[in-house]
Formats: sequence, C-alpha cells, structure tokens
Amino acid sequence: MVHHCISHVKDVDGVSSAALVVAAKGGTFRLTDYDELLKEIDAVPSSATSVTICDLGTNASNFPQFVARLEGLAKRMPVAYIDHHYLTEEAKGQILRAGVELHHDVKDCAAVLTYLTYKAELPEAARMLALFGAVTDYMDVSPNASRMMETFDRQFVLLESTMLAYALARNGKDYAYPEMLVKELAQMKSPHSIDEVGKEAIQQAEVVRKLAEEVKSRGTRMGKLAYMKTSESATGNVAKLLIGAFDVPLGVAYKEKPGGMAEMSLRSTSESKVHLGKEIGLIAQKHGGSGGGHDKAAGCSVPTTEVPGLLADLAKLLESA
Ligand SMILES: [Mn+2]
Repeated sequence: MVHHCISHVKDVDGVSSAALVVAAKGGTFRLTDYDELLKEIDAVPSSATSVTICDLGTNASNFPQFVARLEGLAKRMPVAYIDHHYLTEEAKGQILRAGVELHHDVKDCAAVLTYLTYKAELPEAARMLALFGAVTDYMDVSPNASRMMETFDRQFVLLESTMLAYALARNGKDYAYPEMLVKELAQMKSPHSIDEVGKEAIQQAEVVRKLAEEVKSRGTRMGKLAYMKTSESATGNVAKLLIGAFDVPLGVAYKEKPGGMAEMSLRSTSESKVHLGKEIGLIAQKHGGSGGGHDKAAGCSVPTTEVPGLLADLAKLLESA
C-alpha cells in the first residue's frame, strides 16, 4: 500500500497538511500550486494505491475538469479531498458523486481538517502541526482550533508558526525547501529545530519591516482599496501591509510572472462586506484569468494588461457592497 499526497506549496497550511498526511500514511507526496493541480492529478504515480489532496481549491472555470479527474482517479483507488476553499452545495455534490471522500469546512484550515481526518493514525504531537496551519491561515479562532490551542503554550505555537511562515516566505520559490519542511515536520520536529529555519525567519522579519515602510511610498489608494506591484514572493504579506499603511479594508499586491501574467493576492479586513473568494473568480474570468480563495484572503492570475481594469472593478464592488 502506497499513499500519495498532493498539497499546497505556497503556505504553511499546505505544508503542514502534507506533513500530517505523510506522518499518518507514509508514502509519497507532491507540493503544487492551484494552476498545476490538474497536471498533478494526472501525474499520480502508478505505485500509488490511495490519494489525499489537501488545501488546493479550483475555480469555476476548471471545476468540471477537476471533477472529471477526481472521478477517473476514484475509479482506480480511494481518494480523499480535504479543503476549506469556498464550494457551492452543487459543487460538493458533484465531488461526492465522483466517489471522493470529502472533508470540507470553510471554518477551519486544511491542516486542522487533515488532523481531524487522520487523528487515529497520528501521534499526540501532530496537533501542533494542525495549529501551524490555523495560525498562519488566520483560522485559529475556529471552535476546533481554539480548543486545541488551549492545550498548548499559545506563545510557543505563535512563535513556531511564524518562524515557519517567515522561513517559507523567503524560500518558497524553490520547491525543494517546502519539501524539506514537510519531511522534517512529518517527523514531528519543531520548526525552531529544523536546520536554518530560525535564522531564515529573523532575516525575513527584517524584510517585512522594510516592506512595511516601502508600501507607504510605493502603494496607491483607489477608493476603498490600496494596491502595489511587488517583486516579493510573499504577495499576501504585502497585501496585508497595504491595509495598515493606507487604512483601507482591502489590500491588493501583485507581481509579474513570465508570459505576461500577473499573480495577485488580495487580503481584506472584517470591515469588508465582499467575499473575496467568491467574487475574484468571476472578476478574474471577465479579465481573461482565474482566481479563488476564502472570504478574507484570495488570489488570482490575470494578463498584466488587465490589472488596471480588474482593480477598478474591485474598487467599484467595494463601493457598492
Ligand atoms: Mn489553507
């Protein structure tokens, strides 16, 4: 029996989810991003006898292909899909009818859902991995996560989670780094005891401090949002910093990728009435791209030439919400 896991490469939630699956099931794993998910499902190794997919959502435009691939895979082996990106009831029904074991809840991060799914096969210490995902996805206030948090020293969990997130933000471009983290975390190692994670995190703290200054002069306000083009890989962090620097409910940061595309991160505050995950898919599609995500954190990819139009649509939406 060889289990195979496909999880999100971009953040601690995806990395922790993968580590939990590897700790519970052993076998092989692959980290990937939203736009490569279908390819990764096609590339499930022939040695695999079961598969778990974690923390990876699709958007409306490629959802039919996603379900078709899940169905094909589920005919060959048991498939579990653990995720917390927004899904309509209809979409959930389609996934279930494809023969997939679905663990979905928008109120918890993927790592908490993964922990709960494989709890019986995991050591006690694995609860900490679930909390790393919860803290860094801003979902540690859910009933499940806060109950778990109460059983630890909160400061220790926050320190370890943040070290992991900062080290990953610095090294996420090369998949070898998050892959190394998955292997170490699956052994229940604390982030501070993994190689240079502590040193990398401190270096990233200085990057974040400088960025907080930089966004004030390089960011632009447009109605109730502020945006900025950046070369930082952690565009989500930049989006968050924009919210503070301009005192707006929505921050948008983007970077240009080869091939004329812009990769964009959106973050909002509780003041915003717009569900980013639901809306950005539609707006990005209108501008020739794709996107998705959560209520207060989402992302999209659109042609660079469409960025001004997309920002204007977002500003208009915020104004009318
Ligand atoms: Mn997540």
